[in-house]
Amino acid sequence: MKPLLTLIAAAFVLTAQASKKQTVAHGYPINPVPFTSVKVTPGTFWGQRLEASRKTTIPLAFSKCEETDRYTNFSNAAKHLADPSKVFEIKKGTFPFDDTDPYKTIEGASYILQTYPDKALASYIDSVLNVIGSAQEPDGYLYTARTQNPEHPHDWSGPTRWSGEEQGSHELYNLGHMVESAVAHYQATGSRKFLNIAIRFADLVCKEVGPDPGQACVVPGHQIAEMALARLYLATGDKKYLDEAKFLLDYRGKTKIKQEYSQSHKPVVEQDEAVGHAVRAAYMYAGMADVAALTGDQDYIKAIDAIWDNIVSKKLYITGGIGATSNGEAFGKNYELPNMTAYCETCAAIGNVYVNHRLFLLHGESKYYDVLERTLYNGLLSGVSLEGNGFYYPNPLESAGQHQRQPWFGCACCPSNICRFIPSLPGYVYAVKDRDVYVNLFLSNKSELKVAGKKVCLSQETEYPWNGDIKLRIDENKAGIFTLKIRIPGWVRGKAVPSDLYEYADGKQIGYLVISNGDISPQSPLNSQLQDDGYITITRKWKKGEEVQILFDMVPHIVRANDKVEADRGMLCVEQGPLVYCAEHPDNTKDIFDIRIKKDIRFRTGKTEIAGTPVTTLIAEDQPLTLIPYYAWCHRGSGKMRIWLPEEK
Ligand code: FUB
Ligand code: ZN
Repeated sequence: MKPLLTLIAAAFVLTAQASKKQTVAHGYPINPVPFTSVKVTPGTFWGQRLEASRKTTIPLAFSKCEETDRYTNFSNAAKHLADPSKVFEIKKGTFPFDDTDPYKTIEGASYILQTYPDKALASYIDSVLNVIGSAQEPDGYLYTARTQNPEHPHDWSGPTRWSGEEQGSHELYNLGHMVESAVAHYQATGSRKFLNIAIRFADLVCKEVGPDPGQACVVPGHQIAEMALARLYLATGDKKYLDEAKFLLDYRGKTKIKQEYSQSHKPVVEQDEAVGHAVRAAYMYAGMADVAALTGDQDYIKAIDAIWDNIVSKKLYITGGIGATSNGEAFGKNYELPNMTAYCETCAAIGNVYVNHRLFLLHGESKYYDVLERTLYNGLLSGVSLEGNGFYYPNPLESAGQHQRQPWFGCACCPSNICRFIPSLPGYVYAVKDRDVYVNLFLSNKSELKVAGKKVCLSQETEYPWNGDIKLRIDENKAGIFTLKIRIPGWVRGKAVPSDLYEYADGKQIGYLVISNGDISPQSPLNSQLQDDGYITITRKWKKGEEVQILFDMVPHIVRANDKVEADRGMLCVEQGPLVYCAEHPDNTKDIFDIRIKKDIRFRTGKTEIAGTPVTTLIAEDQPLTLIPYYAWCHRGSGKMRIWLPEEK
């Protein structure tokens, strides 16, 4: 679309299927519309990513689980259980959380099954579940790093159950991923096969891990069990899982190991700064939000609100990545955001999406989606290649050519997390509260929502993020009067992030226009109705066929970091819409590290294909410089890449 300043006028409700079986409400004041109710249009930006996930990423991950003995660990454990004289050496270079790769891949595949029923896939998963189930000890314990060889378990496992948990055994991490996956599998297939395995392990944990005499009073060395147990409570209605999740949070900082690395340096409600391992931290904040939503615990909310402020004001990369340093895969100090050595683990970006989504569901403000969208289109998407078969673990903002995507890793947390995240993406588009329908992400889809218990069908047509024109249509409305709340992104409102960490340096105002039913009269009140929460609201008795057009100018925007960020001092970066751009070697004859730009640099857009996928490039008008979207970097061989470019005054 042309610049718009010229044109001024106008659950985690689990899933539709699962919600019938769900016995408990999630407690958030806002209900996300489940991904099963949002059908993304094939061939579009996200349609391609979903297809790559289904056709390439998930089959690849399953094949890597076979190739790298992930399943053998389960069958070895089963052999030991059948004949205790048989023990199996734990191989060097393996991890005690290798069991989670099959779990996470099954979780992603289960989401896929809900949208694309596939008998062969369902039966493959079933066969994997036979192997997984065979490794479960009679009392429910399932942790192959010990069961294969109880006398000589993995070095990190500790000599007895739970004794190594706070250092690195990952027993509770394995439980968490198992539960997340088992609930997804149950919702997708209706089969309790995996759920029953997970329930038996969870029941054992509730019995053996806790504050009472005879229990192991430990908290997870790596969080995720907190949100998983909250999810198991939702799926089963059994409150002991919620109580266990709350114990795991409330005892953090009160057990033997106290360290920032695993956020156990102090009780969670006293924490106000994001520290330590970034994935552990983000999962913990997400778990706190889930438990707070279910219990009403205001102290948790106060703590995560403060931590979120700290992240967005001092510890967030322009890509939405978090975790600045490879040392401990951790958050750095305030404003410590190096570019070439940026860690920005893909899993941490996924965790950042989880946290911001949950804070939106608690508070209903679009600023959380501004961070979520920035993370999604940049720091998260860069973690998987466009073909779906190459992954980044760290996602640096600058490269001298030393980086290359890999088809898998010894520590495969990131690829398997991509397996489960991408298929769940449609669940982040809409949300509903009473008669308010939040339109949070812009992508072509057809959706079915429940508004005040009644059916409402919506569709979106758009080429976003390449183009800012979005057509939102009411395809059916049995709910009568309701309010559409349309998110006006921070990048449109001149607020790069909800803090002073980054600002737009070019003084440009991005035009936008919301037109309801073709009313483009200058008196149209819609644009003046931008609320403090970041939404434009339109309330009416919507009729079938009525349309809202949302038009955002898609023009390059120049960003400057807060001067306190030493790594970005004197540098500028270029964005367009939700996308952060970078200079990469194949498009530029000049050495990337010699390029300088002015804050009033002018670009025209170009089109190219990277890995067979169309992308919009930015071509400088007055100097030889072409930029591509950051997420698409390193598809054409390793070489130099840079997001932040020195400013020429
Ligand atoms: O410890 C399990 C996973 O492995 C973490 O989330 C990643 O950071 C990697 O260390
Ligand atoms: Zn990871």
